[in-house]
Amino acid sequence: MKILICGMDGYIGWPLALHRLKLGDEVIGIDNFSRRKNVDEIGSWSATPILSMEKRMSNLKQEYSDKINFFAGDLTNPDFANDIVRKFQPTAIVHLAEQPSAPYSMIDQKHTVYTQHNNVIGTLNLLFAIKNHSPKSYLVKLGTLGEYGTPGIDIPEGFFEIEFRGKKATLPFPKQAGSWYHLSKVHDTNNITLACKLWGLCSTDIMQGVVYGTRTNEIKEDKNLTRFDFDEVFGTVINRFCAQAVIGCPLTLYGIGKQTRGFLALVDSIQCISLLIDNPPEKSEYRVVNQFDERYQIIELAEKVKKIGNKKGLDVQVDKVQNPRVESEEHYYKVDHQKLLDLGFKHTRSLDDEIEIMLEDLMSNKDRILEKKDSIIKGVTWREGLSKKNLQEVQEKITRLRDS
Ligand code: USQ
Repeated sequence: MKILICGMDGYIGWPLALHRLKLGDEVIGIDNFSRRKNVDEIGSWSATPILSMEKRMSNLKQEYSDKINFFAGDLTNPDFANDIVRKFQPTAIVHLAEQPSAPYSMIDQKHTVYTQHNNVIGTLNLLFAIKNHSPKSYLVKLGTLGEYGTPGIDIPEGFFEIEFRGKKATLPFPKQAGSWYHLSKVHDTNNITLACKLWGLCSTDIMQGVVYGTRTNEIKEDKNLTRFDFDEVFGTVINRFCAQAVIGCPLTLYGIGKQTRGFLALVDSIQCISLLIDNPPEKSEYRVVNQFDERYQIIELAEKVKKIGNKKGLDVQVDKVQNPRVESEEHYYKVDHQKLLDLGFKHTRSLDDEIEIMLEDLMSNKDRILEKKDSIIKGVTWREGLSKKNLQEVQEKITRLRDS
């Protein structure tokens, strides 16, 4: 199979490329390197020492020769999107090439506009490229569980049946995104739905939960490491907690910590995306899957990291900080996720095992985390005008970290 991976330099894109090459596919990767640049803008870097794309490619070429190709470019450039799709006519296109951080999208107007432009226009260009040059290509698009928000009722996989004034209909489940980033994915969802309907394209929209971890089946040697962000803006919660634990920074629990989310280990995210690539929907079908393994409250995650970290000799403290986000801190959360199980998804590693592996990996990269520790608390907030108390709290934490 020929697979185009948009965003091949990213946290998921890189291990996905390794996995599909191992399965015997031809892989074409594209990336504009915005993740490396944007993390640098925040004053951080990957805790794992990842190789440059040049080095990654020269290693892969030795093993896979012309089965792997990479092109630097940006999907917001329609000529680039058209050229790649026309030239390679991929069987499947996995679209991961988006700005993935909610906090980044909340920094200010410039970052909001950048996020929505990058994500929405990039996806639209890709849809037109498929329609005009390779209409049989199957689009696997990374959305987010955050598109649904926390509605206080069960969340189905994309669609639900509703009865209103005596009539029944199957409709898209309402979207209540809580950040400009999550909303960019809602706009993508609407655009992909229409493209499938108008042009007969076939797509799976993945509503994915929060991904964590350092290793996959193909990341055994350090030369294959994928990036691992821990800064306030690009680090996701479990990954951040593990990095904080390693350098003795108290785990930053936002608010009362009873926010519930769906979580998935990186190795299982790769397994799920692969299952979706190998099992496309019908022609013209817009399919939605909810992709996560287990749900946890954030406070449960902090307690787990604390327990496992302390067993490893770390001194892990948990610290409740004023929540910089506008989100429910305690809520009902029950999300269907049957479709991937029906396709054969099997949970690979427990969260406890994965935390243990992560802590080991991060302990050997402790100096890299320490070098960028100022990026752990930056003070990005969803709230209009960060309250004086919160600013002060944030400043105190930065000072404490600097002095530690
Ligand atoms: N949180 C803390 N402390 C921290 C960081 C986060 O308590 O130091 C809390 C947040 O308040 C939130 C939860 O942890 O309630 C998750 O935050 P996150 O930063 O791990 O995840 P989020 O911003 O929701 O975004 C991440 C990815 C995004 C993906 C999304 C899936 O960055 O690309 O779409 O997870 S989901 O959360 O299901 O929408």
